[in-house]
Amino acid sequence: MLVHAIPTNVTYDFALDVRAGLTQPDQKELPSKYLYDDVGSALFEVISHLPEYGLTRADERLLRRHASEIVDRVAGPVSVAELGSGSGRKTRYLLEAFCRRQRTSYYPVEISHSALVMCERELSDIESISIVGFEREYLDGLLEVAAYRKPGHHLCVLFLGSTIGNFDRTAGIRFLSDVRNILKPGDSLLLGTDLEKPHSQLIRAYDDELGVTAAFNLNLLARANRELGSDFDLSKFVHTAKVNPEARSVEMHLESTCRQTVDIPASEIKVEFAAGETIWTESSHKYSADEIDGIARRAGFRCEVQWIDEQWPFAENLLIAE
Ligand code: AVI
Repeated sequence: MLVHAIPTNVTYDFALDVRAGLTQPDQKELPSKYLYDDVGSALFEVISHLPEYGLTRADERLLRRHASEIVDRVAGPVSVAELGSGSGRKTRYLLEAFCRRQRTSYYPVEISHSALVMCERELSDIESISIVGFEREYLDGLLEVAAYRKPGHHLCVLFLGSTIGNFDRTAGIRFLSDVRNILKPGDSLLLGTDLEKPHSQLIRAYDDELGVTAAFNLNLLARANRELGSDFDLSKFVHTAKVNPEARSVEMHLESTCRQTVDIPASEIKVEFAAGETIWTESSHKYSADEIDGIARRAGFRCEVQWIDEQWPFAENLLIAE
């Protein structure tokens, strides 16, 4: 696989974002994208196997079951770009179906180099595939993929796993509009969205019994200690998950169990925490199946078809650029 990488100063950005997020006057927060260093990505992979967290398995089931039908609905010839490919495991079913139809170029876009390497290891045995990875933020990578577009080819963008849910609703629509602006009419976007479910089920999914999600969340502080030289004492923070009914989301927080001060040298700050004060680290928005077409239309797409899992409410939505 060819990988296009640009040197990014991730540690510098992390230090700035930590400074901005932990000096907010009200709710302290940290961007969820920093959950995914190598340790965090490995922990997320474990989360996807937990009995309480059915999201990834639902996504994979739908792709396995409906791969041929999805591919039949996408105008060809086509090149496939995936935003946040991860290991690429669940994309295999779709790519095999695309490659049965025609030779297919697959462009995974990922900020994690190790994920891109895993992805190529997972998928390079598919017959008639060529893989070119982009180690980039989503929109930067997609812009480059679009520049590679062969004459007469459509682009099919995959944004799976309900990653859209980690944006707030307004930012999610803005992101889809940005994707749409890079595409041409008739191009497609396969969007995975986790659907609303009972609050008790959501809390179990984001605060599992084994404590893997807790470790995934706490790793953010461990990462700050490793990369920014901070002195977070992990035994003085606990993971919490709570449902936000207005936002229709589940939030993950890290709660300080006592009054304490944390020194973060690379961000040039010392941060005071009151007992019970939290750092908001992630929101996972949930959708109703009926609202997806409205969201799609506001972003310049229409929702052509929707496939819904029977075991875990989750929808795969095929959006077509208008
Ligand atoms: C990647 N993303 C869609 C996951 C989610 O469900 O929001 C991340 C996650 N956070 C806790 N568990 C899983």
